[in-house]
Amino acid sequence: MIDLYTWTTPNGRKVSILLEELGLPYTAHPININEKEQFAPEFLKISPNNKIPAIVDRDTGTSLMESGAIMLYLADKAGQLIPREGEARYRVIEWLMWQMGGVGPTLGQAHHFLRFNKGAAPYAEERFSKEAHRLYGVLDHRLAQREFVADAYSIADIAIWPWISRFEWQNVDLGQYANVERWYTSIAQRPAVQKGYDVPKKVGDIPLPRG
Ligand SMILES: N[C@@H](CCC(=O)N[C@@H](CS)C(=O)NCC(=O)O)C(=O)O
Repeated sequence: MIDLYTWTTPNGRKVSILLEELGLPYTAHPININEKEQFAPEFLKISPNNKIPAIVDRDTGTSLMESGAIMLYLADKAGQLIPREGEARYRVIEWLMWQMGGVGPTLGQAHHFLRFNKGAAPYAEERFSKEAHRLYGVLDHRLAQREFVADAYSIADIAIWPWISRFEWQNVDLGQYANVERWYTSIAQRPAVQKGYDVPKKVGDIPLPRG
């Protein structure tokens, strides 16, 4: 049994979608980051960086913060959604790290400046919008010749997908990136993705591009 500490954000949904895909039993504990619950001393014991998501594996007593580390741990525990060894394993890790180091931080800043503080910092809006489009271009190119970012559907796709689900917040027209659009809409139809998207509570339907 896994305890998942989470909120309705891309980093939180990465882990709830993965848990649904793996079929691992879990209990979701909402940490309302708008109410500053991420700073509660009890939560800091398992998430010293005071951010969601975090997990505790009741089978082993292991606690983890950082969604990338959590995803590797859970996929290895279940023996699914990442190859055990060889180049194929590192290809998944490569694209997982691309999400962790590029997509997450950049699109997070795009949300901050373009959606929540529009007009406050035009230079930052331009910088993060440009970098967001560059990353969408990289993803589109990667998906031009393949169905998923690595060889098969993996934790790398699951890590990237919830960030793309906020394409409207980033002022991105998915129609500009046909391969991303195809990949995004097909993953959106997976039952585990639809279930994991609504954890710890439903706040709306999965955004879909206007066809
Ligand atoms: N690198 C971390 C980032 C986690 C993160 O930024 N979480 C956000 C929600 S998506 C959060 O908890 N924000 C609360 C805060 O910054 O106080 C991860 O991938 O787990």
